[in-house]
Amino acid sequence: MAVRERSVDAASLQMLKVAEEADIATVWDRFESQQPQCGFGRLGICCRNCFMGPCRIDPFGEGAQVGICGATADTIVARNLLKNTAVGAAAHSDHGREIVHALRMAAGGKSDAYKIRGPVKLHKLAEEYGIARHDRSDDEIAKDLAELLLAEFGRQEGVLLNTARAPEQQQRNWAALGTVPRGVDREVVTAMHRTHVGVDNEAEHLLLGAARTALADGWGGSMIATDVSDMLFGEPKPLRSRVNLGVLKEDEVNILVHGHEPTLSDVIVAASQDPELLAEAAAKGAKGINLAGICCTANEILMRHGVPIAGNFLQQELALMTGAVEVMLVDVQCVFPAVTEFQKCFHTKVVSTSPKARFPGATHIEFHEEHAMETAKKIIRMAIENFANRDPARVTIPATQEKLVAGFTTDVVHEILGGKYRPSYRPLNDGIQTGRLRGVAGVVGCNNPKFPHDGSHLAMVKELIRNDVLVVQTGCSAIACGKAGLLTPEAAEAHAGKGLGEICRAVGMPPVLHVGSCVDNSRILTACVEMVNEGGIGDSLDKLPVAGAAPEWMSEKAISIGMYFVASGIFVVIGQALPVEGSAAVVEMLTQTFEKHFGATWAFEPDPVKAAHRMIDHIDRKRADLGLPPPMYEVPYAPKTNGAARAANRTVSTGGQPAGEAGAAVAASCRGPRIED
Ligand code: SF4
Ligand code: MSK
Repeated sequence: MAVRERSVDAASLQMLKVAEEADIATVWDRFESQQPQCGFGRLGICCRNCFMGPCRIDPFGEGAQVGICGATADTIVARNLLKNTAVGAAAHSDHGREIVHALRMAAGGKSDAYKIRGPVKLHKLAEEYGIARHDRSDDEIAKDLAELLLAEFGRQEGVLLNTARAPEQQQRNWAALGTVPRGVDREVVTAMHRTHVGVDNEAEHLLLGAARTALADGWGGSMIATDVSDMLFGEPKPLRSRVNLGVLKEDEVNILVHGHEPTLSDVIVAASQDPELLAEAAAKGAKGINLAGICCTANEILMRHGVPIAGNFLQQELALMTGAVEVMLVDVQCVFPAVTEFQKCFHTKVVSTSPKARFPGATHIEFHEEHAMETAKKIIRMAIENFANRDPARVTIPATQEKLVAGFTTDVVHEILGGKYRPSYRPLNDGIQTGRLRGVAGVVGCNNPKFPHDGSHLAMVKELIRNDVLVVQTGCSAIACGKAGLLTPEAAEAHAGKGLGEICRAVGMPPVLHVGSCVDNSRILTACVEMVNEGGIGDSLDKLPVAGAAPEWMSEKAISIGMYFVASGIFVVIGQALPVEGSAAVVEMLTQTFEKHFGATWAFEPDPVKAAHRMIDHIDRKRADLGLPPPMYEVPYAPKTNGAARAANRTVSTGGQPAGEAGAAVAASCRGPRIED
């Protein structure tokens, strides 16, 4: 793929040019060096579940059609998908557990950095779970709540408490299919057991197991992570910030936080404003300490503190190639091991912090909640010290950055639509009922070098809002749309259809709402529940005129997210197919039979505009089923394709420095982490 086709983002293209000229390999080069990728893996028909194998099924029907143990393609494919789902659910849920652990420490006065900053949420949850509040301090209530939520992970019997938040129809579906999640850990462990050689071999049963495991994530681990983060770090409110590599500063100490868990990064935000540390930075000749984020840690501190975002998943290496990052602090999930290689070319120090995640070549400063502030200051000091090592000749900071508005939660939507004194989803439901708003779509997920970076997110989201579909976003998809200016109220004028535009103008909101990080997809579930509870657009989630998508997904977490949305009754379209196409039976179950089970299916569609049309068609079918009028302002579908979107977005800003000059400066002394052919 030519360098200019790797991304639709101007700042990324500028840095890719620098990489090309300096002969530095990036994720795109490594992607190319892996071609052709293994077809058995893509189809899901290889198995390494025991050591009689590995086995593989011949997709052409000529060679082996069963593994050594007799497992068919259907079994192998479904079993692999269950395993992927369990890993994704485990990642979100372990994150959730860490946050609850921090809550317990805060409530017990055992941490120097945390306190309850979302008391309203604390009391709301305490009431929901029946925790006594009368004559008790917030800390006492929080302690009980933390114990109760920790027990949700290890619950051996009964039902995950949060499933009671789901509409009755969803609860009935889950009960009828044996997919009601119990404890989060129990579901993950059981899923892993079921995939062991010679345990669960029936494809449909395995897929229902995947649904159950994913539901334990969506209504359990992820939902708990979101709730407790709001309680501990504060409930997000709409705020303005900036996004893209241009948020890095030439004259300040730049610290990038990357990964997912907000426990350390939230404290880094506070520490970066410490007058003593600012004075130390000034003494080293820096005008300040500039914090910015990559991936979902970025989303967490954007939502609550307005900290700018430097980029999404595929920009993690590009950010380091600016030569202006003193420290990249990483915790867990979505961090390339390759980031440490950039230390050979640039002065950046990569600091790993999680007891669970080490990176060869990184400096490990282990983070524990008891000493959160001390650790944060130590890392910032390391960055300040490293500022002197920055080589100005190697600095290329693209001038590109965009304004955005973030911080939309289920509760915030109540307020912005219904007003502070009459918070309600009524105006949203009214908008849908009248047809001014066609429906709502969640567009979420990662980047993937199989697609031009950000291209599918932008093409899909623009097509949805042009057709009066309100879009809610999380993760790297939200960052992509932020960079394209879609997360501003002004975007409604430029891109929204007439009906959505009228609503955005009336309340001053963007047509695309940023609701947070990967675990915050649970906010989309709870927002859908609010829509059901408000009434008038369906009494269960599967009846709502809504749809979900992950056009550039790449992680196992995305599989778990998609699975819990489908199992909750919400149609999900993804860009590349799940690794299941080696079994026609499994494809049929996921894309057709699940409709009967859950009222929703998966769909696979690589063209983002066609995928948007499938979502809109689905929304229109749901509207018709509910007897709602046709959309008030129907427009013909745009004939654009991914390629068109790519071309439309390809404008390169070289910022303050020509890309070639910086590339040459780097190349002069560094051959970097190059893949050898
Ligand atoms: Fe082969 Fe069966 Fe072992 Fe898988 S579980 S590696 S199909 S023998
Ligand atoms: S970070 S899981 S690349 S959204 Fe949450 Fe982005 Fe996907 Fe990671």
